[in-house]
Amino acid sequence: MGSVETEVSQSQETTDGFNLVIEALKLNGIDTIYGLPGIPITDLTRKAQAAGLRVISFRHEQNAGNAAAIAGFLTQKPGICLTVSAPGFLNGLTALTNATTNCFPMILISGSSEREIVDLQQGDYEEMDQLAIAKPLCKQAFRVLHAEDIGVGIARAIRAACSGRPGGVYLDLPAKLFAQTVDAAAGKRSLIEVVDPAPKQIPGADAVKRAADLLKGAKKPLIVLGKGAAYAQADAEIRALIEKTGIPYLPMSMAKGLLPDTHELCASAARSFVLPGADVVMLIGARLNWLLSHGKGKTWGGKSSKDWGGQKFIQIDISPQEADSNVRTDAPLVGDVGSCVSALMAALGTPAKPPAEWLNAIAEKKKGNIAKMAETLAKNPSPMNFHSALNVVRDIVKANPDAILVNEGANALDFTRSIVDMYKPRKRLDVGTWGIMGIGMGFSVAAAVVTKQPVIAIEGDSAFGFSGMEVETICRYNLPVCVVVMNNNGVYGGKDVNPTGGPDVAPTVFVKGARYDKLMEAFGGVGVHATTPDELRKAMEEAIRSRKPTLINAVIDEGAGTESGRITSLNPTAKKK
Ligand code: ADP
Ligand code: TPW
Ligand code: MG
Repeated sequence: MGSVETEVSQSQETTDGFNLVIEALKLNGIDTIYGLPGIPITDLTRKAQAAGLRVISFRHEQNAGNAAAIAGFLTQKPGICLTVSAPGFLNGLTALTNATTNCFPMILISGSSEREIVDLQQGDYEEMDQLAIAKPLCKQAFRVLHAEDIGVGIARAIRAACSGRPGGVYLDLPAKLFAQTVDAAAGKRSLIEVVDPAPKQIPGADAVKRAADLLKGAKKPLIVLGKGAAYAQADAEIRALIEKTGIPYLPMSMAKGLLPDTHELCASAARSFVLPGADVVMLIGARLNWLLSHGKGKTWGGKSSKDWGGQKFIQIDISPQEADSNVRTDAPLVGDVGSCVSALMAALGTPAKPPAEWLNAIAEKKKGNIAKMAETLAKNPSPMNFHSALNVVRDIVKANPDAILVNEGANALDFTRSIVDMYKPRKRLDVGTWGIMGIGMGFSVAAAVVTKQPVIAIEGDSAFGFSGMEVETICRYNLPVCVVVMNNNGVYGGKDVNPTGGPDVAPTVFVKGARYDKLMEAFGGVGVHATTPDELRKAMEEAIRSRKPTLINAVIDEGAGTESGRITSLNPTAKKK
């Protein structure tokens, strides 16, 4: 504490670590903390609330962490998750790592125990070297030991989370720090309002020309939009690029709605035609990872699973290390999406539309697949299957394009992604790069808090279980969240049997006919048991209208799904049916 106190300009008043953390966050435009109280941060949550920050308390830190992460994605400001030491910290860590994997800006702030005791491993309350553990799992990790360094610590955490490729940052605040007092005026001076936390990154002129030339020469161009494009909030630029060039585009899951999925240039319904067919592919804020079959193999027209399909790639990405990660990148364009797309537009001038042959072939494929889908959606089997239930969700989302759609599960995820059209940017939030289960309620809470819009969470019954207790949180804050549990009695379904004939059910199977709706009723929310599309529609319409916390237990045929949904091929022992 020394140096600040010895300054000449001492005032009468003092401040402490608690206040400095809160003031540093407020100074940087942070208005909400997602967390779970306990030693040593209980008073921090109280004082934060007293100081006008919104403190959203969760039932498990992982959900608070997921909330913070998605708040970061939606706002471009780091979402703040606050936890206690060791176990609370570890509970938050999965969300921090997931945020980093997905390029969401987030700061996990955890209280920690006495450094002297932790480092000598003398057995403190909740002893753990949290900083060391967090380091390999996030973008950057910091510890603040002196109250006068809190301002710098928070500033560094914000810059690390937001600049370049966004990600998760860990900030370790030992218990002792909070009670440290410093002269109030000196404390105030020590705070930093971060100037330009995510500076524009302008691409080089030569890189822009290289990309523009490649695009101009393309006979079968394709644009792939990823969640980096959604994050960048360069919606108008992206739309202008696509509409001026007339290049068909494929949105990755969380980029759906950047342009409406019903746009004539949207190639989602012809995915398996455009990927192998394209000659030049421009990735905008999307990585060639497993979700795009690593840019090679049969998906891309390669002869075998590892063969290059012959496409040339242009990649717009803020990370200079992303290019060439899986296949050759012919034209890397490093910079933020807005700057890159604008520069590219200028370089393209008035571009010629892609050859009609390519566009017509795509339109033809789309027409066929959309007609096939319409046929499937129109069926009304009993019990409901994913299609007949999601046909309702599709209508509800169409009628409420500002609502946020949260989605997790296997079949419940894959079918929703392909059936439910999105109409506006950043409205679809899901399991992302890892395909992680458990984001559901955390994402829903933050989406409601941040956007004030109704939230529709389409949840597999297994997926829901990972964060289901947060329905209490949803009720407590009276959030306009409508959870639809696609209840097919288990992980991928409920039909597996124990081959030994023993009393245990199969590992994938849950209690049959479970009533998840009663869980919501336990906390004062609205629970609905829906066995038909009509019941589901009525309940969803009412939930959106009333904005009351609602959980609809949608009974789905337990045999309607497939093992691992759409990614059966990644499952080592699954027999493909
Ligand atoms: P998806 O899963 O939708 O394909 P990914 O998460 O794989 O998307 O890719 C997102 C990419 O976007 C990352 O490589 C990240 O570096 C990049 N990115 C994030 N923000 C920006 C931005 N503002 N400008 C450019 N690229 C960005
Ligand atoms: C943290 C593995 C992927 S999908 C899934 C699990 C357990 C649940 C599928 O069942 P659900 O959906 O939700 O009922 P449906 O419609 O097919 O029946 N743990 C974590 N993440 C993942 N991805 C898993 C386990 C998994
Ligand atoms: Mg299920």
